[in-house]
Amino acid sequence: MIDDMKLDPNQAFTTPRWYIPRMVERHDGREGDTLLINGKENPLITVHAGQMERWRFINASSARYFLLHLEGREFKIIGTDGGLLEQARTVKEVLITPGERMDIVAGPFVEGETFALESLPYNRMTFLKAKRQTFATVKVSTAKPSLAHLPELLRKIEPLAAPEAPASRTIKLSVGPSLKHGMNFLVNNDMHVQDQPVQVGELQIWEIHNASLMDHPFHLHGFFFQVIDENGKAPAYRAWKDTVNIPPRSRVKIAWMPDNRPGTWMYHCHIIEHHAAGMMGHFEVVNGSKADTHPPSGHTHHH
Ligand SMILES: [Cu+2]
Repeated sequence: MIDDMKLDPNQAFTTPRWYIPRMVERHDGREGDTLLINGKENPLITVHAGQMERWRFINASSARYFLLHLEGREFKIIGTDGGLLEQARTVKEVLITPGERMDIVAGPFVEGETFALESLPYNRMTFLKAKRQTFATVKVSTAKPSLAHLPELLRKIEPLAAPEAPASRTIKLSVGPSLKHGMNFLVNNDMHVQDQPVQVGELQIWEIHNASLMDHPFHLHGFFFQVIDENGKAPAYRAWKDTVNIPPRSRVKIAWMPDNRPGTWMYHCHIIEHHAAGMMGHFEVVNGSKADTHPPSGHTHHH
């Protein structure tokens, strides 16, 4: 679990007192210098050589974009917020934004090596620029035979909609002026909006447009979606997600199916300060006469 804390010299939580630093924190989101993995600063993680390990990452920080890097070693992405991908993807880095979860297969590593579990700088257009930072140190001890087996096909994900499916709803994320705070964070030009209801069993195609000059991790609370289009292109692979990063000036189309859990739900930017500053929407899931549908199987959930 990735997190950070902003502490004063007495190790107490602190928030900025003056207007400009407060405005910077409202804009960038809170990022502290105390970096944590499972509540510990730079823990030593010992693994056996010769083994594959499954590591699940949860970015629980307010605003920190975590660009996972194992000092250049390859690893495989096998799952996202909503469970397994169809196939493992070999990479050397992967972005995990606030609210996102990522399952990877790490290793096998070589006996005796030590490396940093680190975050590379990712420019999300903040005032304060990201740095390359170490979160943990991984030490590889004696070899053990691997017990893990990684199948070619992890599971099948049926597409919910074609990339060209017309949007049933448009959501615009933007930033507007505020006399008191310098800026507000907006959905469809308003703060904390009440959006239109959705019907149980009725396919939703939402187009989310980031009209601001910084990234926002868009989170749909309690339901999983598929990204079907990013700036006019189909994404590289299918996945069940509930949080997707939307870079400045870009458009993402998501498809999701409201299953039979009526009530008030919400979506929001998962940078908590943006959420608090207005970038969220409420909506009702209403149960009409339509047949019940079921959520994707094998998913994980946070909160
Ligand atoms: Cu945001």
